[in-house]
Amino acid sequence: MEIRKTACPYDCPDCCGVLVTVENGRAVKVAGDPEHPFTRGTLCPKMAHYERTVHSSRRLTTPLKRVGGKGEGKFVPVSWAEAIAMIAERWQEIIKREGAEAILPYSYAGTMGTIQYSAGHALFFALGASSLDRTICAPAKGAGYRALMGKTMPTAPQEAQHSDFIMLWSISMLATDIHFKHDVDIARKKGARIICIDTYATKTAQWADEFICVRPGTDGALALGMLHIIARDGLADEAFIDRYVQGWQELKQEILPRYAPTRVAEITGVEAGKLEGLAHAFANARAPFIRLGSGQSRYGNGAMTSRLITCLPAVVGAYKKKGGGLLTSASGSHAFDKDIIRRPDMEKKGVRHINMIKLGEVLTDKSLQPRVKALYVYSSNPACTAPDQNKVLEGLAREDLFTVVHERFLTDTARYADIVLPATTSLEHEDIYYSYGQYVIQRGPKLIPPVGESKSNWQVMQLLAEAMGLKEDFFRQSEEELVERLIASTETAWPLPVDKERLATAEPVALDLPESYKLDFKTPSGKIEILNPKLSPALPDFFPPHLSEDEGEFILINSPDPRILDSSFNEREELVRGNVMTLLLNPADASRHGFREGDRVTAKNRLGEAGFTLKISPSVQEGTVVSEGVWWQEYTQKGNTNRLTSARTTDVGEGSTFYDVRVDLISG
Ligand SMILES: Nc1nc2c(c(=O)[nH]1)N[C@H]1C(S)=C(S)[C@@H](COP(=O)(O)OP(=O)(O)OC[C@H]3O[C@@H](n4cnc5c(=O)[nH]c(N)nc54)[C@H](O)[C@@H]3O)O[C@H]1N2
Ligand SMILES: Nc1nc2c(c(=O)[nH]1)N[C@H]1C(S)=C(S)[C@@H](COP(=O)(O)OP(=O)(O)OC[C@H]3O[C@@H](n4cnc5c(=O)[nH]c(N)nc54)[C@H](O)[C@@H]3O)O[C@H]1N2
Ligand code: SF4
Ligand SMILES: [Mo]
Repeated sequence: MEIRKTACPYDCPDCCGVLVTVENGRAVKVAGDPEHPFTRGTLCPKMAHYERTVHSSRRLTTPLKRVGGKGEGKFVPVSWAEAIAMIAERWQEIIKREGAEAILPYSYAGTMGTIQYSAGHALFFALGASSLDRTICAPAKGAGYRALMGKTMPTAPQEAQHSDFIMLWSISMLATDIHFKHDVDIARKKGARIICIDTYATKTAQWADEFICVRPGTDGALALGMLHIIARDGLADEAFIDRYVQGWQELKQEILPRYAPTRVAEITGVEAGKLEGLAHAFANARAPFIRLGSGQSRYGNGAMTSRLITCLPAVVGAYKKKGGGLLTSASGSHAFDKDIIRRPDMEKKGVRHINMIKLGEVLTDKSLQPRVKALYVYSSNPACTAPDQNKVLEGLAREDLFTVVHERFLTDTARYADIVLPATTSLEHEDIYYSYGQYVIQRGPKLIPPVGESKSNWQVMQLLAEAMGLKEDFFRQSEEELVERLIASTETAWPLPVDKERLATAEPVALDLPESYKLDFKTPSGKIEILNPKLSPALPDFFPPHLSEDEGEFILINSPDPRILDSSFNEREELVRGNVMTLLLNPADASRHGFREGDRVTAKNRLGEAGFTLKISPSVQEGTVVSEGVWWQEYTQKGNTNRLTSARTTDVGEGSTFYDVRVDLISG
């Protein structure tokens, strides 16, 4: 028996340090690593029994070939050699007849590991396949931040320990970023006030000192209202602005006059008095800290909303104060030269790009030239997690589409595959991890042999490269060699020395941050650019989300469930037991419709319908309904919330707009 270290591989900002007890080639127990500087010895309930995922009886253990109809889930085992030969043969045929762009890879962050996440990029670039734009998460939030801050490093989470006023803005912290609570708790013990801004009273909102309930998609107006009050009452830090900020005068003159508290109250639903209090408390705080989540960015105006919120710390000089700042997504990924594995130089010039959010449309559009004839899915479950699910399923059901799915489980997507390939879990392959919520990096070595015949993403790409006749030496590197190269790359990729020896041992390594990183504004002007002359509009302003133009009585928020992570962990029956498709509805809306607790309802809109069990709760505002979690088909009555979500994209960044959706409710 031995205890080994690794990092949690999932798409979660925490990237926890994990201790794995290995006995006879099996993981028998996992625990949090007390020496991890950010996650400090705890895991979430999902990962507390990761060994149950790793050794689940539902794991895929051999390659499979489809024998039933698409979606039916009937397969027979085949050998790896047969599976790879069948794939290569079909791909060659398609390339000859339709051209390589008829092949589309589709992947996301089933694992966040630097190697396995990007393992397929080079292969598909070399083939000349269509390139996938991986925009399903929150590129709009990044675009909004960059509009003002360029490449400036977002504030480290531990900084919040020294804040006296922490805003948890559209982040479901107790579900999606639980280890940040540790830092918030430290500040709270010293007297800090914790504000949560959300569209319903999440557990995080109930835990905070104050909850500001905002109408979905209107946070940009809320930020403008706060800025209006700060300007009106002379609360801005003019000395800081003179030195570090560009465009405050223009914003004050041209935009802010239109955002008086009464108008903002009409747009956002936040009473004028409450808004005044919030703006004053923020501006008068010694060191305000904003942790900005992604919920507010999943609307048609998402990039602009993030841009407006990013103005707030700038005008009160939060960055010059110990404990002040803004954390959107941490820059930990810059610790490595990711191009070692991503190889953007191998992408063929002018090759077609396809936005992953549009998968349904792309697979069903008969006029697309060339049509997608082969789909290769890994580290993602689009039949469950992509928007406009009815279209996605219609596309996946096409008899003339050759689909390969590399997976750990027989997911909703794998059920539609022609060939299924079994994938390793993070304990069965090599990788190295960074986090988008904090600044610790960690190696994740292979700790146990592969379960069944499963192979890692990188190993499968090597086999496919070989079968497709790709001769580049690049594909011959082992995972260990890639890890070594990535460790060596910290030398030039990160601005300060990184302890490479410690990193090689799989101990968590905290990245040092440059002393004055909070005031080192990496923008063309060297200042925070409230006015950004390169953008149109050059000054930020509020505009409404898509849903303002849609029909439907209720706005549907479909946010994370603490029991699962996107559709990962659905395999764990002990976690998902019980009613999963629950819909929260305000009591006033319920009584107007005559709905009762426990009623079965169908939510409908132009894209589809989904069935829910009602939970009547004052935690949601009138005119909105809330359903948490992205559930596998087998746990739902008529499919999950993505039967209702739209593939429209955000204003900037081509991002997803999952919460920008209206529905009507009918009984039954
Ligand atoms: N347990 C668990 N953890 C997860 C995930 C999961 O599914 N389950 N998913 C992972 C992934 S991929 C990601 S990207 C992160 C996302 O984690 P977060 O950054 O927390 O973002 P969201 O989950 O989109 O939404 C956060 C909150 O925004 C609220 N919200 C929605 N619309 C608005 C709005 O207009 N204004 C405001 N102020 N709030 C709004 C939602 O109600 C929700 O409570 O979490 C990761 N961690
Ligand atoms: N309705 C609604 N839909 C949403 C969201 C929402 O809030 N509401 N959130 C969206 C967001 S933010 C995101 S990021 C997306 C994420 O959506 P997806 O990218 O589909 O993520 P998961 O559902 O976690 O699926 C990841 C799959 O990868 C597999 N996997 C894990 N490790 C490996 C590996 O090493 N190799 C291979 N080949 N497979 C592996 C897992 O078994 C799992 O089935 O979902 C989006 N969908
Ligand atoms: S899913 Fe997130 S909170 Fe849970 S162990 Fe992994 S990194 Fe930590
Ligand atoms: Mo995400």
